[in-house]
Amino acid sequence: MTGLTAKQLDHYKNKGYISPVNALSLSEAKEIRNEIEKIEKDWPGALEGVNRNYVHLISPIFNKICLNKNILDAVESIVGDNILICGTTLFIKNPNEKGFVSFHQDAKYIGLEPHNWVTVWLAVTDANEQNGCMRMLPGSHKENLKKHDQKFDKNNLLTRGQTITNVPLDKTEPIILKAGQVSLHHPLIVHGSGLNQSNDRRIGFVIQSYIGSNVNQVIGKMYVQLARGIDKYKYHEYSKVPVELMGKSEVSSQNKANEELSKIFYSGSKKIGKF
Ligand SMILES: O=C(O)CCC(=O)C(=O)O
Repeated sequence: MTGLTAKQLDHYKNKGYISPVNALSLSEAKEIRNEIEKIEKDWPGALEGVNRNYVHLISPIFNKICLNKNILDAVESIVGDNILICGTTLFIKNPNEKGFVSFHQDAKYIGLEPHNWVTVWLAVTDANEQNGCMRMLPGSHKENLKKHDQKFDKNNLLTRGQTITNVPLDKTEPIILKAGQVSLHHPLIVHGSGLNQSNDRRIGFVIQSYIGSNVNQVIGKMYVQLARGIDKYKYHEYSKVPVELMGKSEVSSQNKANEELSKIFYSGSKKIGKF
């Protein structure tokens, strides 16, 4: 495995993220965009609401990305040899819509302990300041979990609209990526993103997250897939690897996984959001 360089790892350890890392070619990124737009056209609604989650269970093309060697090499540098895929989410911001992501920490409601895991954000389209790329508050992963207000704003792309207030925007760093590149971020780093003010879609395919096999789910049940190494802990259920785009059994696996994920995300919440 090639993995992250010592300098990149140092950056990750100090700042809580690393970006950009080259992962896919431009044509592989385009293949993903085509897959998304085919699903949107042939199965309207199939990527909306909770269905934006676990898309690697309904499409062999999405599944293949999660097993990409360049991505897994980088992930292995952070979580070690034994890697599970425990979820994926599409974060799509269309032009003329008001989608944003409030500042938050991924570890807040996800129940994955210990924090031997990392989120990989793959740019399906270019991501930049104009189209609402992510912004990270460097070093914030060294602090504990912070208070999040639940805002349930209709344009917020997060489940509960969970929001850390008073984040100094001028201290955040933009994650600028070319299509096919990825960034990797720590479970505790404070991050968010603003509006897409461009004329094209901003699409992120997010592997949320890659976990070490020693990571347990302390709130509910989770469906995983082995990406590398061995799983001697066997904490989780295993999902079926998709063989057919939007096949009956593929959609059923996605539904089952999403049902459990919603229980985790909304545990203790009086209100349920749209994702
Ligand atoms: O896509 C975005 O703008 C935010 C995604 C995010 O918060 C995440 O991947 O953890």
